[in-house]
Amino acid sequence: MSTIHWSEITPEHIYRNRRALMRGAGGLGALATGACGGSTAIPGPAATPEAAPVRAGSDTDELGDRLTTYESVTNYNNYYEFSSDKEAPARLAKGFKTEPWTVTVGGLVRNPRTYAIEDLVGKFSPEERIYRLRCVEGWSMAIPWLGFPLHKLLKEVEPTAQAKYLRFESVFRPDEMPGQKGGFFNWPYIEGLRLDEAMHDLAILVTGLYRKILPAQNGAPLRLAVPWKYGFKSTKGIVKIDLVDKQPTTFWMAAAPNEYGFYANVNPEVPHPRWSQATERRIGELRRRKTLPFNGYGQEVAHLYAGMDLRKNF
Ligand SMILES: Nc1nc2c(c(=O)[nH]1)N[C@H]1C(S)=C(S)[C@@H](COP(=O)(O)O)O[C@H]1N2
Ligand SMILES: [Mo]
Repeated sequence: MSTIHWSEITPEHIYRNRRALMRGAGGLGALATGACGGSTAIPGPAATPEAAPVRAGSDTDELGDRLTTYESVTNYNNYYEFSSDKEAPARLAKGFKTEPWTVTVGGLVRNPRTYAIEDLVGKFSPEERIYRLRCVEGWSMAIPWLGFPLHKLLKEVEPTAQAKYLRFESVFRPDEMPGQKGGFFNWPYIEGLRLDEAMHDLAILVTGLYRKILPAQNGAPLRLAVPWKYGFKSTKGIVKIDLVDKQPTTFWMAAAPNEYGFYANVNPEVPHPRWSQATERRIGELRRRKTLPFNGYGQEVAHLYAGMDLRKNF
């Protein structure tokens, strides 16, 4: 009877949640005021009716920079499962089936679960978050995502005391993803976060952008956005999340351990072995701009790395 697809009800969710958004739910209000709820060990949405107005619906990020156009966000992509050519995923991902889709959350948790994507979206209503995305290659964007904080999902599955890291696994479908046919890389794409990083309110699971359903080339139906880290940490096409006790070996660490570390925090002072990270090109702009420590989210996240040598833990 009721066959309304979840992607069609998403805009209404947004509409319904707009009042909550405007009151400063989650990280948006925090971002706009620079006082993020994530400065506590177990962050939660610090929503209060008195919170400062937020930038939902704004066409700039909290630093005042224009959003990258929808056109660029959806036509200039890194998605090696399809191709290493950034203009190819938009074309090659056309018709990629993102439903049915399940996400299995397991490992060191009390309540392991497999979610249908529509259940995830129904359960954790999407919020708009405007984040910068800084690729390790030296380009960046400002993107209005729709998603929900990863800590909401973690709260439901209840990591055990042994859980120290998360391991994210992307979809493996070599018949549909031509990049997975080559022998060079170790598929599937794997990424990871430390548990306290994953609990930070800025770390979100993304289901949309520009208030639309997430396009396949951007990682539909579910991808991460971890805005203080290089873009490769933001796993696309997530099918599995495991809580583990050891630091996972990621896709890029396996491919080039001297070039890509586990932490991958945006850091203008630590060059990539083959290029500087001091500046970046914002897509749509001509001049390069300075790269900010932690991609401009240092106030919110620097405490996570207190006492760590960020050159060693690159
Ligand atoms: N599964 C998967 N996730 C991935 C990648 C990839 O190749 N495969 N590329 C990463 C890199 S390097 C970047 S910069 C971002 C790009 O996200 P965007 O295309 O939505 O801007 O996705 C990240 N997530
Ligand atoms: Mo990237």
